Amino acid sequence: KQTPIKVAVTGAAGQICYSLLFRIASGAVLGDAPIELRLLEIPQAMKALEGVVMELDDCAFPNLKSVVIGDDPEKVFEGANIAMLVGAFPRKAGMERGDLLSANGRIFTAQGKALNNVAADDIRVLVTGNPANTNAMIAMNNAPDIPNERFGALTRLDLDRSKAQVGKKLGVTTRHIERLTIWGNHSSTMYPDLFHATVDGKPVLPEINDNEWVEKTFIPKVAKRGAEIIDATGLSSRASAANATASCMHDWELGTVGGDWTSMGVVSDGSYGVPEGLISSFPVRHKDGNWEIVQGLEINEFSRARIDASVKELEDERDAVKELGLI
Ligand code: NAX
Repeated sequence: KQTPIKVAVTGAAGQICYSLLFRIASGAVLGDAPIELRLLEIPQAMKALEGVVMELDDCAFPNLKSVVIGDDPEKVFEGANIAMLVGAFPRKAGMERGDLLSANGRIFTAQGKALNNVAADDIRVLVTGNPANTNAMIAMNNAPDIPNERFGALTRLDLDRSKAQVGKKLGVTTRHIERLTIWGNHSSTMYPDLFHATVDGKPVLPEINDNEWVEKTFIPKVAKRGAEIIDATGLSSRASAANATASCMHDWELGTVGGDWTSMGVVSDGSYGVPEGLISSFPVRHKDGNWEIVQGLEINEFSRARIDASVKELEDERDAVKELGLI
């Protein structure tokens, strides 16, 4: 009998998790392996979470061994092999950026400490809750015994949005498109880089052959996609954010395929001029549960300016949370 993989998820009664938990339980993240879900919420959401657990039960997922719920991270994270930190404090009307950073700072310092104390030795932590990069940096800095490389921030949704737009433009499914990169912060400053991307192995830009579309339509469309969805539905991205979280964790655990790469916010080692210690999105390849930044890509002036602007925003966020004493 295999021991189940313990997957901790926060914000479990929220909108993203209403898709994500069912994807995890059905095998989209870890394939054919027994799973124990360990779900964290705040006390006010516990009843709603019980309802979600009933529905998980009613799916009779063959690999779902058990579900544990609670509002204490020190208990819920016990023995976790994987943690997906989705729950965060939402920005409310009239809130300043500092208020948002400090509200989330409290959550991610506590969760970082709890992971440090009780998670399994092989823990991997993926942060979806916004501001994802800086929340991941806060958790990482509050978990001194967990290697920094075990923390990631979700930029896969930006990557998938980019792939979808390029696919539509070329009239191909996304299966044909590889080596797209998201750089920087998961915010409207993230930079979707097509210079190294390929379609059926050929450089994608000559195939698109429309620089104006890339600069004036593609980049702003991806940057504002979250807002476009809020406009249409009244809610921020749910199923697509869940899909991106599941796909990102899947690739981290099971590896990227062939010559392709993906993107994730990871701790910088100074690669591509990104200051060390920031959690910034890079092109990464995964193997054996680890990641490696793809090296040696040529960065032209167009890309440089955009990467620098997004990284500057990450530095400002880092300085703000430092001032608040969160790292
Ligand atoms: P919801 O507000 O529907 O759900 C969040 C849940 O988190 C709530 O049920 C809340 O009770 C819970 N929560 C709050 N504090 C908690 C704590 N300390 N411990 C455990 N649970 C806690 O938001 P949802 O639409 O699910 O979005 C979740 C987060 O994802 C938000 O921060 C959102 O901004 C972020 N997103 C990130 C994306 C990305 O690509 N990185 C894209 C989608 C999304 O905007």
